[in-house]
This record gives sequence, C-alpha cells and structure tokens, in this order.
Amino acid sequence: MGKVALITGVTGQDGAYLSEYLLKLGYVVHGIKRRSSLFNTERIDHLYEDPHVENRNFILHYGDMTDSLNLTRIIQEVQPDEIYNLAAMSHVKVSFDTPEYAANADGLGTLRILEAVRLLGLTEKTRIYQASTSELYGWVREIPQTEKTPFYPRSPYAVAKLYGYWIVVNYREAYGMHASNGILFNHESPLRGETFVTRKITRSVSKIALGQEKCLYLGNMSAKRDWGHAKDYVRAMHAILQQEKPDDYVIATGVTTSVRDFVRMAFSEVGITLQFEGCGIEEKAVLQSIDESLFIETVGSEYLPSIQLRLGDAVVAVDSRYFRPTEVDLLVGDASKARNVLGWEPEYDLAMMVKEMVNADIKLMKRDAFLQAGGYKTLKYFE
Ligand code: NAP
Ligand code: F7E
Repeated sequence: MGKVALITGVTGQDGAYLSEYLLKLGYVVHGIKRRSSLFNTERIDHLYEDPHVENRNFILHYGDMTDSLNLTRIIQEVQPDEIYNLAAMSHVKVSFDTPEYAANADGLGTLRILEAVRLLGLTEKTRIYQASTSELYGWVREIPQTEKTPFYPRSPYAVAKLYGYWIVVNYREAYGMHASNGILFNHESPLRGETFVTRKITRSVSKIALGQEKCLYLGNMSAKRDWGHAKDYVRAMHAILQQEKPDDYVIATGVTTSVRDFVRMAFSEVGITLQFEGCGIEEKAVLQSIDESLFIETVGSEYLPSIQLRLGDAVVAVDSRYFRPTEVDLLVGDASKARNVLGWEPEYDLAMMVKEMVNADIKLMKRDAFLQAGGYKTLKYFE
C-alpha cells in the first residue's frame, strides 16, 4: 500500500507539481480545492480521475482554509500519512488589500490543520509540511539568509506566515508532532500565477513578440529575488517529511537577480536586446536591437507579417500602482542545511527556467490568438 498524502492548495502552482511528483512515487493523493464559479483545476486537469473509476489515486475534496469543521472532516476521512499545507492567499501586494483574509487563511488556517490532527488523535501518524516563505526575512537582517537569520516581515502576508511558522514550531515542541517548515525562496515555472512578476514578464515578452501588446508596466525593478524552479522545490518538500526528525529548512538557489535583469533575460530569449533609460518612475526600456534569426526561430515565421517592432520603441515602463507600501528589497538564501541533511540540489538554473517560461508562454499566446481568430469554431466544426 502506498502512502496517503493530503495537499491543501492542490490547484496552485506547487500543488500541481507536488501531486505529479507524489503520484509518480506511488502515493494516493488527496487534494483540497475551493469552490469557485468557474473551473479552477486547469493545472491538475491532466491528473483528474473520474469519481466512477475504482481505486483512484488522485481524489479531490471541496474545502477552505477558513473552515475548521470542513478541514477536520476531510482529515478524518482521509487519515493522511502526510499533509502538505500549501493553501494560502499567496500574493504579497494583494495582502495589503485583504489583510484580515490573509491572516485568517494563511495564519489561522495553519493552526486549523495542526489542531485537527491533534484532536483526531493523528499526532503519531500524520506528518505535516508547512509552506513557509523567504518573505519572513523581509527587511533582511543578514545576507545570505539561513535558518538562523531573524525574521522581519514586511507585509500582511508575511506577518500571517510568521504566525504559521511559529505555530508549527510550537505544536512540534508542545505535542511532539512531526511538523516542519520549508522556508522556500521564490520559485517559478510555466504554471506560476499570471500576476507574480516573473510570469507577468514572460507573458508580456511573448505578447510583445507576437504583436499582441506594446508595453509591459512594472513596479520596483530594482528588487532582487533568489528565483528557483517549482519542480525542484517540491522535491525538497517531500524530502523534509521523510526525515526521522521534524525540522525547518531554507530552500534556495543562493543566486539573487534583479527584476530588471530578469526582464533583460526574458527579452533576450526572443532575440531582443533592451536599453534601460531614466530612473525611478521615469525608467523605461527601449528596443536596442533584434537578432532576426533568433526571433524567427523562437517566435515562428508564420507570425512575422503582423508584427510591428521598431528600434527605439519603449517596451517596458514603470507604473507606481505596482509599488508596495513596504518592499522587500533583497532576498538570497543559503540552503547548505538542505544540501547536507536532505541531499537536495536544484536541477534548474535561472537561464534554463527563463527559457522554459518564455517558450511555454509563446505557445500559449499563439493558441489564444488562434482561438480568438475563430480557431475554436473550426476545431469544433471538424469534430
Ligand atoms: P498559488 O499558486 O497561489 O496557490 C495557492 C493555492 O492555495 C491555490 O490552490 C489556491 O486555490 C489555494 N487557496 C487560497 N486560499 C485558499 C483558501 N482560503 N482555502 C483553500 N485553498 C486556498 O501558490 P504557490 O506558488 O503554489 O505556493 C504554495 C504555497 O507556498 C503558498 O502557501 C505560498 O504562500 C507558499 N510559498 C510560495 C512561494 C513561491 O515562490 N511560489 C515561496 C514560498 C512560499 P485557488 O486555485 O482556488 O486560488
Ligand atoms: O514580486 C517586484 C515586487 O509578486 C517579486 C510569492 O510567491 O514569493 C512571492 O512573493 C518582486 C517584488 O513575488 C512588479 O515589488 C516589480 O519585489 O513576483 P512577486 P514576491 O512578492 O516576492 C514569496 C517567496 C512568497 O512567499 C509569495 O507567496 O518583484 N515587482 N514589478 C513586481 N511584482 C509584481 N507582482 N508585479 C509587478 O508588476
């Protein structure tokens, strides 16, 4: 019999990659998804199994991190060996608009999971992974950040996650629970939510290259992040729960890059070189040169006649609406402990990830253009 895992936030970026990973390892995976008025399972549709199939390995339950009764019932039904608590209102900027909800879902939600496991008498059986975050370091006290670096959260999201972090430590110490924090630095992928900065950039680069958009508007381009690939990071989550003793681990690449340099890298994937001019709110980036053969190779010759890219055009500009009331300027993690204890190493570097994300978005934007142009009807007609 394979192990049974329960994943909250199964419809998110990490939930999707972790489900795939655990299913390949022979787990039975249960996931909690929210009720929504539109389908919200796009990232996991390829894993979906019809409820009429016998002995399913991938089972979804409706639930919400703000509903204790619902969480307790699901945990009782599933009797999981491992819980991965990934559900959260995970957008830092949005947490300034919805601070109470972020505290409820991200902070108290974590408590609800821990307390349900305790009340159901599953303390000995069920191991818990908590999705903690490098945002805890906020206004960083040292560079690079380790498991010992003091926290200084800078957003309602980070403050809610601080509660989540400490309540996990407290339940571990108070009740001997196998509960661990993964302090994960930013991790991205083609499945990343569209409003996080990396995906926003790779989507815009693709649209600009295909002539569907003229300019990408960003906030603070000087912010620096330690960006890894989500596929690498879900392996670390699993490894943390396979340890005999629960503990907390930093998961990071150790390399930090500015948003501005991420923009440069993404445009250069389609053969475009940018020149940045001005500073602060006046900063913009103009098209300096285009490597035509690389452009045609990546974007595809069938799209060229409709594209109007001119040297000197501004394709990136600053919009202050994307600034945050308090910013996290620089994050870079030291994952030595994870390397030594878990044997964890990332397989992706930033350049590989940017390439994968840009290519995936170009494909997606071409598909969207095809559908908008009536492709859908054509496909239907021939079905
Ligand atoms: P994500 O793509 O935003 O996914 C979040 C998931 O949580 C989604 O499935 C979402 O459901 C679900 N969710 C949100 N509020 C919920 C609620 N009240 N009840 C039930 N489910 C709810 O985030 P991610 O990038 O995969 O990150 C996974 C976790 O790691 C999050 O806790 C995040 O805060 C944390 N984290 C992320 C990073 C990173 O760089 N990605 C780094 C450190 C920590 P819908 O699909 O319906 O919205
Ligand atoms: O911003 C700057 C922005 O929203 C990164 C979440 O997964 O990772 C994520 O949080 C940086 C910030 O991620 C835009 O000001 C500039 O400095 O992609 P982001 P985040 O805030 O680091 C951590 C580890 C988590 O735990 C979170 O759940 O980019 N930035 N211009 C922008 N950011 C956005 N979103 N949009 C802009 O236009």
